[in-house]
Amino acid sequence: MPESTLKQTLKQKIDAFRPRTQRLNKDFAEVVIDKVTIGQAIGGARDVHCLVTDISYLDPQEGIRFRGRTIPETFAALPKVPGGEQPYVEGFFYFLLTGDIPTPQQAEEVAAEWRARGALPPYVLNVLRALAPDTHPMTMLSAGVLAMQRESVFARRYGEGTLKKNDQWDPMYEDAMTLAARLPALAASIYRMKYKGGSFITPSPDLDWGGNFARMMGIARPYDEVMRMYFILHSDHESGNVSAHATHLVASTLSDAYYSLSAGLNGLAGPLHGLANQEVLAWIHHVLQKMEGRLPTAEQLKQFLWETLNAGQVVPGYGHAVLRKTDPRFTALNEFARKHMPKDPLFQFVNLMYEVAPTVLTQHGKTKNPWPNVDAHSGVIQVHYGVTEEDFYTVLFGVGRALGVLANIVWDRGLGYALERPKSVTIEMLEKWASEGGRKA
Ligand code: AMX
Repeated sequence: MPESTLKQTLKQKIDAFRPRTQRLNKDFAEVVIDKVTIGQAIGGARDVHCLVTDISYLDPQEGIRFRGRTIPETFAALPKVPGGEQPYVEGFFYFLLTGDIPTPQQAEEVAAEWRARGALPPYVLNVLRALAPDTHPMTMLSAGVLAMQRESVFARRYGEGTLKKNDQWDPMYEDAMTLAARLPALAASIYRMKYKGGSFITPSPDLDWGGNFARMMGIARPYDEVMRMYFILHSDHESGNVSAHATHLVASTLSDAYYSLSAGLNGLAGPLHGLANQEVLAWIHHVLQKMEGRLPTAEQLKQFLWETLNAGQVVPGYGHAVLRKTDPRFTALNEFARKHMPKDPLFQFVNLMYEVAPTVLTQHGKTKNPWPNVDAHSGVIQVHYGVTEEDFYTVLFGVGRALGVLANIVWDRGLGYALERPKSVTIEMLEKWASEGGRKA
């Protein structure tokens, strides 16, 4: 395959960045940028500044910026798929990797490359078929990704013993491109296998990645538009979240993209992370069942929220480890729903929750952020367009998240980031330092 504009541009960017990280590491390694507290050591390393990525940055008040651009700025700048309002996901991936807004031709070039690389090998379907029928779709996604590891260009070239450190990004890029290209077919095959009796739909040579995903799911327009937006919104949230961090951590051992993404997806499958979108729908259904199908009033909804909190459970879709305001991804989905499905009863439920839950969570007094995250909204849009199988929702998150974490591990290898290995201490040490008012140097 001839070297594409994307790959050439990426190579120039990595070469230009590499001396900057090398200089920081060599001349400024002792500069103190953060003090780790006992609370951070036992509290999940919150706010410890020890990961580096230029692909996105999450501000607690403002939310995510991709390559310096807010969500609305990103969507406005990217080239749109002809006949629609949403950008090419392929163009967005180009932007994540390089920081440059691609031309429509460059986005189409990636689209053509992903179509060429995108066929799902039949052995992957055999692996999925061998799993027990009640296997969760996230397990199927992770297993499907892992099954393809045998094709890793990175693993093969590393094994040949001739791969220089500065060249490691190249086979990582090749694996990332193949994996990204195949994810729509993998996810749609899981959906069709699990919920539609295993009747698969082939992709079209005329469609982009988002369009082909909708086609292979068997869902008519405007689901393609919904999913382009959805995948972009879920792609990246800087590198400290569990799915991004797990992918980066595993890749830091020079594991290839297949091993690394599979690990990240396993992290995404937790209810405090990506599974929350499934949990939100389950919670909404629980309330509607109790209400015999009627929408609750604000007062009734408050009671349901308190029941959940008093039972010691979290309200899914609310709170965030970094954000301290409404998640702009929630806002983007809300604006889309307001335009395209304003009368949908579940959309009205989401809006009622938005009115009521922050007050209840504030009164409850535990969470540092009573505002909704992306998962509070994403599922009801899926229901509206016919994807009612809520245990599939995290797979959709995973396909989107893959774009961000794959872009990150290509750059990890480009800049030669080190094997990740934080230091652990014992409780006894912490108690000693606590009694001495801190650790003496
Ligand atoms: N409902 C009830 N309690 C909540 C809460 C919520 N939505 N969010 C946080 N809390 C509680 C925590 O459980 C914690 O209680 P504890 O002291 O008894 O352990 C306390 O408030 C302080 O937590 P925090 O510092 O505000 O949040 P965190 O960084 O520890 O956790 C998160 C962040 C997202 C896991 C948490 O807000 C949560 O569990 N939310 C519900 C699940 C959810 O929506 N997850 C999706 C997040 C976005 C994503 O990754 N997809």
